[in-house]
Amino acid sequence: MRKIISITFLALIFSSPVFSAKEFMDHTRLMDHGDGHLMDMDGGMVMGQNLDTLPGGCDKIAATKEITVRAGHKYAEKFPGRMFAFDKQEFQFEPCTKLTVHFVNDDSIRHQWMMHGLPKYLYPKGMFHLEVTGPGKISGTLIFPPNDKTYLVHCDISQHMEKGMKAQLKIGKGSGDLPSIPGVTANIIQDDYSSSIPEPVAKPVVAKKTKAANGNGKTNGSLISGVTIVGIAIGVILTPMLMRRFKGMSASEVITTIFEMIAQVIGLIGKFITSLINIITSKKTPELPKE
Ligand SMILES: [Cu+2]
Repeated sequence: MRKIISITFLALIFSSPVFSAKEFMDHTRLMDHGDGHLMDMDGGMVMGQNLDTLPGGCDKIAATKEITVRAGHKYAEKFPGRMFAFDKQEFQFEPCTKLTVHFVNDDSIRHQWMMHGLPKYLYPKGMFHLEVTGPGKISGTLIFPPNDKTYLVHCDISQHMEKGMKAQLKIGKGSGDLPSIPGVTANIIQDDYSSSIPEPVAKPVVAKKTKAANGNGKTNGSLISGVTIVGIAIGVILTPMLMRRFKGMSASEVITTIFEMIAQVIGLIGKFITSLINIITSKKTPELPKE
């Protein structure tokens, strides 16, 4: 009897909403906030929806298309080092196409299908945007402008694009390829997982600096040790000379003598610089041609 009660209790706990997977939600009952902005209270949102306004340069809607794009962690499994992805990474449509995107989020977190670079007179902030806090589905429609262009499509949730949720959509011939589209184009900085990575040749400068700053470890025969040696040598030579010079002097006399010596040295340096300038300028003065 006790066994039956405990099994029933466990079954009740695990069937409660806390433990059961979230139900898939079709976001069809959206509130229209105007300017193509629609949303519900369950994490569904459409921004930049355009059902009927022709972009400048389009005489008519060239084609009416529908696509279903899925988003989720499982679509990134085939891309090493990636965490999230769409199920497709490349799209192509004719200019002035009216496109309806059915966006399905297979994860239990928030994902987006976000396009940038659309004409701002028609799309607020140049954006078309679908968003679902999943699992769920949402649909939105837009009309593309007439020019050949490649648009970035991505999920703007922090790090989702960097982790792979990124695609490119070409209108007409497009305007080139975007970098690091998973499975389509190379990364700007390519990861290297090859087994024969060579040992770094030079020691990193940062490590050296840290050692010196910590005060432990050798100075590695760097510039600092050279300067130190020269300083010690000058000190060793000058000290007996100065000791002889200051012998029997009072403190004030020593200070006066030191100031006099400094003044003499400055005077000598000044003379040296003046003569150096004279030499340079006399050489540079061009000789006038003799008639
Ligand atoms: Cu996302």
